[in-house]
Amino acid sequence: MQNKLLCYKQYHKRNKHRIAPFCGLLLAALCGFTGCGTEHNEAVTSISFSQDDSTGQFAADDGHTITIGFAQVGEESDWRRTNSDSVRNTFTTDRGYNLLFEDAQNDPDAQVSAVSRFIQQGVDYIVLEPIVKTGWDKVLGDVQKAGIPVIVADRQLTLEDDSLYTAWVGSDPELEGDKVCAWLHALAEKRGLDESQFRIGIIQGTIGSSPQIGREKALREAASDYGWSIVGSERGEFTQAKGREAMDALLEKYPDLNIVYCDNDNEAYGAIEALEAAGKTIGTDINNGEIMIVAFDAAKKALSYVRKGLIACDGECNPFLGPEIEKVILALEEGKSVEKIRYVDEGIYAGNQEIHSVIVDGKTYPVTQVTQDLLEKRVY
Ligand code: GYE
Repeated sequence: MQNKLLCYKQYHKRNKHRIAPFCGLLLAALCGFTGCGTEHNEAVTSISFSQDDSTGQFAADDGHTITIGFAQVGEESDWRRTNSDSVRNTFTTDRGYNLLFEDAQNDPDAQVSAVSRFIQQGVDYIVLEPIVKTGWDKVLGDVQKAGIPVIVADRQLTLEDDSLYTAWVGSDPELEGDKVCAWLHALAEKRGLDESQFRIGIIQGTIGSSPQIGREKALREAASDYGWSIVGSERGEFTQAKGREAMDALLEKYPDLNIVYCDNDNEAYGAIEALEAAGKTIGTDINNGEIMIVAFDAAKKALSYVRKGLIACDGECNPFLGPEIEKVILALEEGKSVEKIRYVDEGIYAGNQEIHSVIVDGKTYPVTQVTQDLLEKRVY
C-alpha cells in the first residue's frame, strides 16, 4: 500500500478521484515495473468471487486430515459472523479438515496467545485474521521457527519481515474508503453542493485495525482534497451498541454535523437508532437539515437501509474468504507456489441513480443501485 500510494501521489497529488484514464494506464505500467501495488512489494492479484461459499472438491483426496488453526477476531459484526461461517463451512471434517477455531473476542493479546497455542498443538497451517496491524513479529517468528505456514486473511498487518507469512487474502480498506469518498464528491458535483459545508463525524472501528486505519486515511485525504471538515471522531468498535453511543456523543459535541462516516454497517445501524431517537431526519438533503450516513460492508440488512435512504452509500467488503483461503492451502499441499497478496474485488452501492460510477486511481467502479430484486438475491 505504501508503494501504491507513493507511486500514485507522485502523479496525482490532488483530485485522486478524477484522474484521466490514460494516467491510470501509465500508473499501471509504472507499477508493473516498480512493483507498486502493496505495502509488501510483492506480486498482487485481484480476485472476484460471488456471494457464496462454493468450494471445489474436497481437500484431502488421499485421506489425510489437514489441521488448521484459525485465529478469528471476534463476533463484533454481521460481516464477522458471515466470515466465520464461510471458514467453518469450508474447512469441515467431511472435506478432510480438522478446524481449531479460536475466537479472540477482539482482544489482541488473546489472539497472540491463540497463535502460540497453535504451535503447541502442532497444526499444519495457521490462518490469522489479525485484530490489529501491529504486534505480530515475535509470535509469527516463533511460528516460522516451528515450520508452520501462515495464511493471513481479511485484515492487513505490518511486519518487519514479510517472510513471516506465506500468503495474504482480503480487502483493500483504503480503496473501499476512496470509493465511498469519490461517491460523496461526485454527489456534491452533481447537485452543486458546496463541499466546504460538509461537516463529517467519524464512527471509528477498532483502533489500530487495518479497516479503521485504511478507511479513515481515505477520508482524511479526500477531506483535504475537497475542503471537507472532519468535525470529530468517536470509537464505535465495529458494533451496533458502540455505534449508537458514538453517534450520541457526536451529536452532543457537534450538533451541526451533516455527514456520518461509519467504519462498518453495524455502527451505522447504531447511528440510525441514535439519530432517530434524537428526532433527526436521515437522508442526502444535507442543505435542508438531513444527516447523511455512509458505511462499509454492504451486508444485506444495510442494503435494505440503502434502499430506504437511511444509508446513502455503502462500500462493499466481502466476507466469503473461506474458499479463497482453501485455494492457498490446496496449492501449498500440492507443492505449488502461491501469490503473496490477493485482493478480493468489491462493489459500491447507493440508493439513488444519480451517480453511475466513480473513478479511483484511474479505474472506474460502477455504483450499483439497490433494487428489490438485488436485495432478494443477496445472501449476506
Ligand atoms: O468491515 C467489520 C468487521 O475486518 C473487514 O471487521 C473486516 C471488518 C468489517 O468487524 O464489519
